[in-house]
Amino acid sequence: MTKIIVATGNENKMKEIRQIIKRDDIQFVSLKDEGLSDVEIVEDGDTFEENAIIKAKTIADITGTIVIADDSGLEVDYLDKAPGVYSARYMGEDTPYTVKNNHIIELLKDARGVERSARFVCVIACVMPDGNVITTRGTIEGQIGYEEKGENGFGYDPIFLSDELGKTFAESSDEEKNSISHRGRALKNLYDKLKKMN
Ligand code: ITT
Repeated sequence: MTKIIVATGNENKMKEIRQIIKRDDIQFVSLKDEGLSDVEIVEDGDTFEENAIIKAKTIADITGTIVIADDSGLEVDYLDKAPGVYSARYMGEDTPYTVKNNHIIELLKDARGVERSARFVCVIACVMPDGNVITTRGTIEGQIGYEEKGENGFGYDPIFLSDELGKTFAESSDEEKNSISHRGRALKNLYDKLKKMN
């Protein structure tokens, strides 16, 4: 059994990672599971890649084990790719997502058709016990909806209309979202890279 620490405090990411890579020989544990929730991680990178590496390395430096981290966010083209790497901090970390989502809808009130294009981006960084770092990226294209729709998922899911699913991520089942999501794609890319290395 290979234990992999996921350097995240976000329970929703944790749940999706466990759903996406379901293997009897891999156990994903969270910072909370490992008693590492209080470790200070300074996410001061300018890119998803930098922040994912910062998160994974901060924890790997302490544990010396395999650590992965997910840095992700929503890029809205009409807003020059905001909130992007600042997705969690956008309008304040503790602001409810319904407020953030409705603010984005309001900012896009004059945007029509292709002007509403957006994507979710996810970068997974994996730090190996020898210090080797691998990063993979996954993206999923969509549009910003005219209103929040659906109750599943988290964060910006109610306003992200997936081109492929024809509905918001929050209207989709876990299986539907995970099969095409930015996180699903980044993790599958990581899995393929690691398999090739063995
Ligand atoms: P950790 O850094 O502890 O992993 P975080 O939530 O702060 O948790 P990020 O800095 O990577 O993570 O911010 C990502 C934000 O982007 C997240 O809080 C959501 O607002 C948004 N996001 C990422 N993936 C998403 C998804 O699948 N559905 C909806 N929103 C998502």
